[in-house]
Amino acid sequence: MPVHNAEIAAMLDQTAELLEIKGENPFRVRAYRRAARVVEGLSSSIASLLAAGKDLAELPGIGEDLAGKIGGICRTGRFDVLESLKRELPGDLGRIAALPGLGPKRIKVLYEQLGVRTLEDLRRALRRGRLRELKGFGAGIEQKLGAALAKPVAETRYGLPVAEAEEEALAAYLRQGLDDGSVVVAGSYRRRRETVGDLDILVAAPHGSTVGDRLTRYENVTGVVAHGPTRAAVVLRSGLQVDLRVVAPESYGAALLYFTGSKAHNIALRKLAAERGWKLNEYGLFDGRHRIAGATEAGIYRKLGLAFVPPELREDRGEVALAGKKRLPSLVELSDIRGDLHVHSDWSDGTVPIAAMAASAKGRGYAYMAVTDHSRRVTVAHGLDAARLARQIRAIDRLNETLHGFTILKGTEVDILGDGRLDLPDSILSRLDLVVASIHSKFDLARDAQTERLIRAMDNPHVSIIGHPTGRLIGSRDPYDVDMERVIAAARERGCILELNAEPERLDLNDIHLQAARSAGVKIAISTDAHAVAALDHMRFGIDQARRGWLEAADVVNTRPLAALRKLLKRQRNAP
Ligand code: DGT
Ligand code: CA
Ligand code: CA
Ligand code: ZN
Repeated sequence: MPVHNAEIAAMLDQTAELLEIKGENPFRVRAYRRAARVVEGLSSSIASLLAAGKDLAELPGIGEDLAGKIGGICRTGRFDVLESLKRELPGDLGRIAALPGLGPKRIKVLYEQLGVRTLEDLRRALRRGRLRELKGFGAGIEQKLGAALAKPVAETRYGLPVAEAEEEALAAYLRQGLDDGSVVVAGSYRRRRETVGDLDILVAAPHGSTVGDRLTRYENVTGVVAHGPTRAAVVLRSGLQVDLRVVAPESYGAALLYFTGSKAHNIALRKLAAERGWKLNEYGLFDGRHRIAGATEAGIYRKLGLAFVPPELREDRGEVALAGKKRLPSLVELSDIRGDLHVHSDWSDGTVPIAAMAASAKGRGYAYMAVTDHSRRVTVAHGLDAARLARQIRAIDRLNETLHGFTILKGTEVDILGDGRLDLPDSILSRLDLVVASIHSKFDLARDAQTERLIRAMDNPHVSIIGHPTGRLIGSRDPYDVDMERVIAAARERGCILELNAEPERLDLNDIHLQAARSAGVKIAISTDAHAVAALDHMRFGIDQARRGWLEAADVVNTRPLAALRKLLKRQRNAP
């Protein structure tokens, strides 16, 4: 089995690192590092170059000696230089090198002067204050290392768009070599969680399938974590891990159910099975040694007396009990959506004219789209003041005359000021079809003040929708501190709509808040907040999150035909 370029590069890098720790000739260290970069950057695989009879020594920066070594790694998957270095420098030096402030030079000092080879050695040395005796180790490093060693390793999670791109390419690759089975993704990805920890892929194939081997040969693989007859696990270039399991057809449904999870949902099902004296596991539903279901998920749910639970609901948040009463919500679907209520144009920070956004929205089969450019306070986004907004209203009126079977709604995304007042006067807001009000500043107000600020904005009867209600950016900005229970109650009292912003970095409200809003009877607008034509596609991420929040079409205002939507928006206006 030929070895991937990325694996070869990783071995060369690791060799350089260990040589450096050992204090080897810096020239030699650099040569390995440079070779790693060259191999990594090649457009064809080393294996194919060798197969074509190419001399690797002709590659830039690679001499005869390294060319021979790289050829050997490619053919055997092993590198004797690296292996003897690992024998010489055992322990956790690799993991130690990943700690903040520790490069090969300092690790070498730790190793030579204190005998540190494992994380435990390092902890002990820190506790005894040995580090500060060393040259080049200040108090700052001691502190940083102490903190890093104390906290558990943070789990990296990947947003759905990244996971999707990886999954689609990988599944297509696996399917190509598979004439006797099927490939499906389970885990949090199938439940459409906003982020995933890894990809769990199931292949239904007869015993002896080589699909696991095929996974390890995938071009984006940088490391193989496990490799056996029914399971393989690899790490992709992006860092995302893939778990692949090969399951027999008669267990396929049971395996899909098990590996889709969530763990909490699985446990609830297993308990139900146990109450009937049965046993549920990843191989099937068993009465004694007799398999009574397992080929399909639906068959297992049926035997357990449950309605089929859509994967988005499998979080043990009440779905098992409702499935038992056959009263699960009928979840909203992308095809229910008739329009987008939060869209930007080049009047503020969008990239294209209103007409282009409208044409694209119409092409998606929508009946309406609201233009909601920023208000003036958001200066970085060329926010509109009342005069420019009045001009935009006239421009949209003219555009609407040219459109048939499609309506552009006149709106704004008005900024909520620090005290809850709005950034545009009522005299202009009253002329709009809808008003989205959002917070874009002062994210750090105390909980009470932030909550009051949002509620005060909703007090304005012109406000139809609160945009991205918690302001979070997944992975980069925490939500601001608000009492969501109070916000939801206030929205209900005022007949105000809350947004589910479908931008995959936002997905705001989240699933838990959506479920709470729904049970309080608050209506939701699923909106893309698109600043460009392509971003109108993000609606489907909003639908995923909406389904996780138990929403039905009736809970979502932009499933309504225009006339009914207008009534919902108007009701806000008449509220006290
Ligand atoms: P993730 O990867 O962190 O986004 O979340 P999941 O849900 O994909 O979790 P993962 O990849 O650790 O495991 C995939 C599924 O396998 C999980 O949803 C349920 C099942 N599973 C894993 N460990 C256990 C377990 O200890 N007990 C049970 N009942 N199920 C488990
Ligand atoms: Ca997973
Ligand atoms: Ca997994
Ligand atoms: Zn906004």
